[in-house]
Amino acid sequence: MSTITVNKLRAVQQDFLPLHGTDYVEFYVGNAKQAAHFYITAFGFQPLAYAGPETGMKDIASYAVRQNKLTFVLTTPLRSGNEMADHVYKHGDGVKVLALKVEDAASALEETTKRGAKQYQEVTKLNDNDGEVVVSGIHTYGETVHLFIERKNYNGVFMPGYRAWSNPYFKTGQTGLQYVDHCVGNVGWNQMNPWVSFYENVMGFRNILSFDDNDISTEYSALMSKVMSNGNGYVKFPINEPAEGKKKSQVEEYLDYYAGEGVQHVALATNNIVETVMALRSRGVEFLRVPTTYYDDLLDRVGHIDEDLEPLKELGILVDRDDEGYLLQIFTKPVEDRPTLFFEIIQRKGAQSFGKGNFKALFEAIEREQEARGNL
Ligand code: TYF
Ligand code: FE
Repeated sequence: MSTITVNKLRAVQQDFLPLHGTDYVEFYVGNAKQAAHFYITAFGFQPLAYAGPETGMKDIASYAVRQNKLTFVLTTPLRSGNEMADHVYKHGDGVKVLALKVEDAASALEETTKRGAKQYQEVTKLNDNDGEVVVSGIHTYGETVHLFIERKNYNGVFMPGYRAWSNPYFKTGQTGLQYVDHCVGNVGWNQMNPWVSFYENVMGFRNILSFDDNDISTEYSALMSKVMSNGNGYVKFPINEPAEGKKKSQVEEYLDYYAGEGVQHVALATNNIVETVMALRSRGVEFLRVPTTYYDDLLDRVGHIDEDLEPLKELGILVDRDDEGYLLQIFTKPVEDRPTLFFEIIQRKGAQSFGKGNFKALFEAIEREQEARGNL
């Protein structure tokens, strides 16, 4: 059968796991009160909801913060000797849950588990005076999980079990962050293809892009990456694995310090990257920098762009072009003491790719940080 026919067949097949995007990203952290404060002060999120002993959740404290379509949840265990405490002890602060919006949480669990997913949470109906949210969940790489979130007519601020939370004496402006563009997983040696198959077979995703170590080996740090996308493109999960290079791969450094596979970066979309990065920088967010020589031949490489070059250069924003348009992107330093999770800020102007033209300069900047940590 020709490829065209196969693609046509795929197009008419119905999506067994329709996703409406990312519902929230939940981090397990050592101190949720302070972590929430960081995302509010540094990243411009607004306080949204709180759950804890006062709301009937005896063992945790959990803060939801929101900015436009982005919801982050910072959760900490109140006692030792449980799964959440062990998670924080082992991994440090990191992403536990990539929660996905579904129409039917029961069907999402059934369709994925019958294709081989390991159940994390049975179908659970959460109720309060504001309505009902149905949740189910499966395991993915490392100790990371996907929750399927079905919001029927829920009118509460976040989820049953949470109550509205804000601080009338402390207000910070937003920074223009809009939604989750993609979430990248770092997996172990030779584990990329098995996880690609997982997203294909279990979740019905497609591999839309691949980078091998020729694309992205700099002098030292090497990795391979495949980008997985759900049918409507709202959910994109690149998967990285380390590759053999001259010295230690950045993915290997992550695996060492995270003590296993996990989320490497979450890319946050903005409609105005210059304003967003200026705001983030002035609030204390630290970004990786490429040498200013990067900008010498930038326009030769990417052609005309609508932006002034000077602010991009001053802020260290990277540009790349594909056949659909261009994109602007920049990467924070890790947001914990361990060299694990970081964020990408991305503005797409047509381009649906991931910045392959920037990999060399970016990975050399990452290597300089690795070197300074003694991990290259
Ligand atoms: O998500 C991506 O594929 C790009 C490129 O350590 C990238 O953001 C890949 C690996 C990495 C940093 C950026
Ligand atoms: Fe990315």
